Amino acid sequence: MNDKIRIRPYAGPAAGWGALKSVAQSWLASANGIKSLRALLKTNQQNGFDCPGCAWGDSPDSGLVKFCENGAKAVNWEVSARSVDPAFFARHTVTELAKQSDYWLEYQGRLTHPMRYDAESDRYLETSWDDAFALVARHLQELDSPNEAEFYTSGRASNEAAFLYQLFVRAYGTNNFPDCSNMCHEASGIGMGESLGVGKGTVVFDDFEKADAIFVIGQNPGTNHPRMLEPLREAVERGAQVVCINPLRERGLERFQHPQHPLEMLTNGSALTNTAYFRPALGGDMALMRGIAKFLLTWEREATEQGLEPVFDHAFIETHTSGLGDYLAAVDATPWEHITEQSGLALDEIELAAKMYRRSERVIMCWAMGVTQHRHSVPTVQEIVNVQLLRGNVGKPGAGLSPVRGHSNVQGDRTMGINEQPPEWFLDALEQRFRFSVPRDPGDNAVQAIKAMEEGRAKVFVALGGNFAQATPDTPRTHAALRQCRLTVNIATKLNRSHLVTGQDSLILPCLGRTEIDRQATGPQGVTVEDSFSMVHISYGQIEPHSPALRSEPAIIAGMAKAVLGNHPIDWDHVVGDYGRIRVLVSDIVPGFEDFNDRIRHPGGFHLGNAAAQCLWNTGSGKAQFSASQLPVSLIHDGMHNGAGKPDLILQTLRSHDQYNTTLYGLDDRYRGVFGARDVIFANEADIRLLGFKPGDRADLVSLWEDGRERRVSGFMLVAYDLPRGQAAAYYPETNPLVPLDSYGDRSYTPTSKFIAIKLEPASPTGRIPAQLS
Ligand SMILES: Nc1nc2c(c(=O)[nH]1)N[C@H]1C(S)=C(S)[C@@H](COP(=O)(O)OP(=O)(O)OC[C@H]3O[C@@H](n4cnc5c(=O)[nH]c(N)nc54)[C@H](O)[C@@H]3O)O[C@H]1N2
Ligand SMILES: Nc1nc2c(c(=O)[nH]1)N[C@H]1C(S)=C(S)[C@@H](COP(=O)(O)OP(=O)(O)OC[C@H]3O[C@@H](n4cnc5c(=O)[nH]c(N)nc54)[C@H](O)[C@@H]3O)O[C@H]1N2
Ligand SMILES: [Mo]
Repeated sequence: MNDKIRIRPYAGPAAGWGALKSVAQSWLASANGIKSLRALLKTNQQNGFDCPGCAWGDSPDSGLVKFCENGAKAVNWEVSARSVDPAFFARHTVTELAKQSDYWLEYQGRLTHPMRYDAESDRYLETSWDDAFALVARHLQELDSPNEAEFYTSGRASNEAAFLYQLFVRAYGTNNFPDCSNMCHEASGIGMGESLGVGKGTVVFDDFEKADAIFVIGQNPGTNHPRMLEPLREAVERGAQVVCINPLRERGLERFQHPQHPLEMLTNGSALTNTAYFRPALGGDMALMRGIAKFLLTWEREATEQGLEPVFDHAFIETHTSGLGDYLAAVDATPWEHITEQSGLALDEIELAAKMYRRSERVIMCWAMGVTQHRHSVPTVQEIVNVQLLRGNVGKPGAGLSPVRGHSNVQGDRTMGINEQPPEWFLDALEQRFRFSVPRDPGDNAVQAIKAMEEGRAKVFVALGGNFAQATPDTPRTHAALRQCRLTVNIATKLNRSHLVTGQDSLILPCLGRTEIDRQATGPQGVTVEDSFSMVHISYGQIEPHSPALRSEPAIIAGMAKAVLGNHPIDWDHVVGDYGRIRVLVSDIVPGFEDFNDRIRHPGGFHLGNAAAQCLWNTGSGKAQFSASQLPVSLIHDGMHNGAGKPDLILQTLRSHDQYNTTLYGLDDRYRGVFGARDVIFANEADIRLLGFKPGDRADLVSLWEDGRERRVSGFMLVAYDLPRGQAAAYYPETNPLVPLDSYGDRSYTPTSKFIAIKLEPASPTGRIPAQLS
């Protein structure tokens, strides 16, 4: 048992002294504090580098220092003084390394040399870049079909790297591009794409300054997008409403103080950001939005009867939308009982939410993983769109839809063609420009890629960043699938578990991070990224590379491509010599990137444009589309009973304050008051006792799924928490073994990481989860 765990409710506001103290402590403890500080001062500044943390954008005109506590942690993590070099690998077999925790693995420092797995000694041995590329080429050329290879991308890859990668992979012959966005905002892209003709947010930073109301749905910005707290706070100060919809009372949403307001820090005061905080059932957001629509419809009818000002924006609806009649019929057909039962909210709470929405002329709705990681996430996103369309809250200043992205360039990677189902026009453009016959069959997403490897249909797995083995569902099963491969390749900055779950052959290819100077034939290079507001800007590394053997991501991709394809369809070395040449190719293919090289010279970059924000609807009907979906009959479906009766609790998996996805910076979750451990599960105290436990007890968590496989994590400590009855929360990735591979969003294929049916059992004697989980 872990004696070091401490549970202590957090008293201070979010993002103030506590935040800076935490950064200072972690830096003082690290050997590279000063180097990090130098790097940090260049974060998100002109000629500096884009923060490798989240995808929140900044106002291009603001003079503020644009970093936050968690951005600082991300920078410090990359600027490690320690090395995972050939000597390190000589000291440890892969089997030994696999016994270490995820935290330990990344803490060992930066990868320095290309390494190849040697099965005989069970060690990674140093190899040359040329030999590594030749090995990749041999394996890819030996496959019966290019569709037997999977090419994963994590969302930190730059536009330049992503564009080259997709060009290489399509010229090789497949659309198999599983990527982190399959597990992230896929539902936002599909839902908004169908309804509005664009799969991206319709707002820019300035809209937040003009909004009368900002809804924050299923998102924890205090931890995951801390720079978003500033516009939220300003909104409250000028009298706008901030409406939070989240079953957990997240500290950062309740109140906070900003480090750049010294007076407030001295008085320890804090502004109340939330004017209302609704706490729905997990997966209850679609029902809540339907309830809001139903109130609006009731009031609209009353207004018509009484000759009062209408509630709907009829001019907007008539000019710009299609499908209202069917949608209102669906709203009428949805009983109130269904709405209250599924949303987990009382009728008067839903009415209050609807009133707050109605009294605002300009509303922005933001959301993140609380909305997208459910089975019915696509219709939930579309219901948010429906509500916004009713009052014309799309395509006017201060209003719109804002799916707040995760990884700093996940949105840009999609724009560059990292997409297993690319649009026809994109493929046509590639074909015309590069003169090869592009693959037209849809490729595999993350879930499909795991199945293909499991069934032996995919034999080579290449990852441009990320930690596929830990970020994906059904951990032991996914690990087994990866181990079936003939070759696994990881392009990475730090050691993680994916490198230890090897195929028969395995390569670790170490790359430069975003903080580092990237020197190529024509001198230092910048790379570009696109933020959540479709702003594209350039990023220049600032510090010396950690090791002279490191290569940039574009150079590594070019090396693989050349070994596989020769100088086809482009001269790979030539374009890598000057990334401006890659950007010229992007200009040729991707609309919005005309004069790419000139436009990135503008301080703050340029906006890609968003058709929906200009009321241009690239949908089938040429209008913004209301979607008339029905609420799911029940969120718990038959597959979750498993012959074991009803679930004890519904579990959501989320991020602590001390992690970046699978990267753990530490074991604390300051705002939730947990220190020194991550194997905890939060639940309502009444539920804990009803289930025969008491707070502080340890339990095994077993998930329920129809395939009858055992899915278990052991020895989690029960923490009593202010959380609605029937719900639980625990950290990702430790709980990924509980997420069934087949439990994913309809049409989005996103694993349902926010809705897992579980039972609690007394802790099994072994007590702990094995570090390697497989
Ligand atoms: N520091 C830091 N920053 C990050 C990341 C990180 O790990 N660390 N990750 C990055 C990435 S890739 C992403 S995608 C984003 C993730 O950003 P978030 O989406 O904020 O991340 P989660 O921790 O998954 O938090 C989900 C929130 O949704 C709530 N929630 C869960 N289920 C429901 C539901 O059914 N309904 C509602 N209304 N709420 C629900 C949870 O209580 C929690 O507050 O952050 C990005 N930024
Ligand atoms: N249960 C559960 N599962 C989830 C989620 C959840 O909420 N719950 N969230 C999902 C979401 S939203 C996402 S986005 C995915 C994230 O999935 P991934 O993107 O695959 O995972 P990360 O943990 O972000 O990847 C971290 C690794 O990236 C490498 N890395 C860091 N910087 C760089 C770089 O500059 N270049 C390269 N090449 N490598 C680098 C490092 O080696 C590091 O170990 O996880 C998903 N999985
Ligand atoms: Mo994400």
